[in-house]
Amino acid sequence: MFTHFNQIEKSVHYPQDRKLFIGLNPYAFLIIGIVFLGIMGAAWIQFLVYGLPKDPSLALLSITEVKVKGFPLWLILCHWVNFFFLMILIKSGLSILMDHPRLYWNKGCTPGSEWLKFTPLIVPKDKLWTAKDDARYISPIIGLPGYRHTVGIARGWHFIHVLFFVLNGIIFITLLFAGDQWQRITPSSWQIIPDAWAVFVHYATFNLPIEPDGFYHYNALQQISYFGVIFILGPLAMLSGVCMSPAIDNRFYWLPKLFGNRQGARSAHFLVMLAYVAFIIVHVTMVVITGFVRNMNHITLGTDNPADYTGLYIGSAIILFTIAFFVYAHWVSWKRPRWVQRTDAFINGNLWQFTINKLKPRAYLKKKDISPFFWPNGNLPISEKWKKLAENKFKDYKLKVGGLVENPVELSLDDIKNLGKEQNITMHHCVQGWTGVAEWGGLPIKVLVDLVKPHPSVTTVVFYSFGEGLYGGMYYDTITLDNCLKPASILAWEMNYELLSEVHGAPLRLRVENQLGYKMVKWIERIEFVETYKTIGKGYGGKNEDDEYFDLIANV
Ligand SMILES: Nc1nc2c(c(=O)[nH]1)N[C@H]1C(S)=C(S)[C@@H](COP(=O)(O)O)O[C@H]1N2
Ligand SMILES: [Mo]
Repeated sequence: MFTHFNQIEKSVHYPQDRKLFIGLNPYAFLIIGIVFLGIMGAAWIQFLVYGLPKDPSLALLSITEVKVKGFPLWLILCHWVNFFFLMILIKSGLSILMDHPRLYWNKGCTPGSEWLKFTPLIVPKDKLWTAKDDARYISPIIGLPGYRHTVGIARGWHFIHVLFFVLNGIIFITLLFAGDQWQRITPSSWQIIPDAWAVFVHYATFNLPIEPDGFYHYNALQQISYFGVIFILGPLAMLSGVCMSPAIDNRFYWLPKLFGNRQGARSAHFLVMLAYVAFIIVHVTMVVITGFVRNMNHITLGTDNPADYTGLYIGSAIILFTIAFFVYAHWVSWKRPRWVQRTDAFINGNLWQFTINKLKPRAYLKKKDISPFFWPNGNLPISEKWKKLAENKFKDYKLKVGGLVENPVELSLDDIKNLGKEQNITMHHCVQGWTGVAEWGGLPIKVLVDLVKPHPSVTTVVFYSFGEGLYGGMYYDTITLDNCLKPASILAWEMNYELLSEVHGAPLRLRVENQLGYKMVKWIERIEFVETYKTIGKGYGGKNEDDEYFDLIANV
């Protein structure tokens, strides 16, 4: 549509292999199958042996004095606003998911251990296969922005709108309890459970239960579903969402344990999304088959009229508006990606900078937590200089540290090792969604800062790599001086008690533990202290921020 890729962009975003593949682990398949067949089987056995249970909605019809009826305007608005934002979150979430198309319950993300994957590929053992190679294509009709490896922009859409989604939810729940509307969706006795089951047996055996007319009453299953979506799915979505943040993980390490671990939270976040999608499908189907015209008046006008088509027109207009928004969002994603990146930085960058970033990250992982596998990322340097140094085991390597400093230095690996060493066991969070735990040993950057004495005007430290970015050109990233001084910010030469391997960044790489993986430059060539990142590269703070629209502030 609006996209014109050059050759190299095409190979990244629109690869030849675009097949959709869904691979469910046999155990997961078995568990899901047993649960599904168990529930359906129970409903059918009850139906065949005892006949249809008495429809609990029958009792509702005999109530003549209905206390809470109809839908006020605020409720109608919240409902549609919620629909709009939920669509954005689901679509952008799917794009994020496809950048690392595997879901696990273990925090090391060992290939083969996933319970669900969206790639037919088996990670090759005999050649370098990076997490970026592993990303999959998703149609822009389903994802936002779709295509392959668009995680930067997808995160932008996701994080900008999640705040509005949550805000709308808070307004909705506040107004729900401020008035009497809460009574419609809050079950008042445990009787709701057998009643909801009785309604379910009707549906499961293809018998439509009595329609009590949602304007006045919901049937038991409907009430329990609405209650669950609002009070269980909503909080679960938020909780599993924040548990994926390295900033949260590093400060409130017990939180992701609610889901087992960080990857459990990612899997749970996905399952919550599936539950939302399942709910939407069933909900829309029911709206259509239980009196479409009348129902549409309920949820757009707040009237109970079975013959007036106005509600249907308004509902269709809202849906068309949403579709039009996605066409616009597609245009923005490819023609004005900086808008998304800047808006996200403005909203979330500031939000996190002034809240959670004030707290210190903590190391809490133990030797036994170290992952057996650690996904590699990025292209090995192709520069002759690095290759020569590598041949000689980096004996001739000199790290140049300069810029706005009183005392610029050139240090060999031995010089650096003599300056000091700190070891940390930490979890690495790649922006793509995978994680891995490793031990890192190296020089605290603070020692280096004290040695070179930056000018008071310095705010930012630039780390230049021997390697190149995805689209070519030198890889670099910037870290705020403030983050460089945090504990566990080190220049590492050691990984898991061994000298850093070439793949993982020899001779030196960065570890800054409250940041996402792409900030941790590998194969460091030199370091520069500057006043602002705006004058470096394209001015967005790093190679990935310049070329792939990754978050300007990666404290999330
Ligand atoms: N020079 C350079 N450093 C880099 C990258 C890169 O492409 N080039 N990729 C980054 C990303 S996206 C991640 S997740 C980590 C991966 O580190 P690992 O290969 O040790 O897992 O390195 C980061 N450092
Ligand atoms: Mo990454």
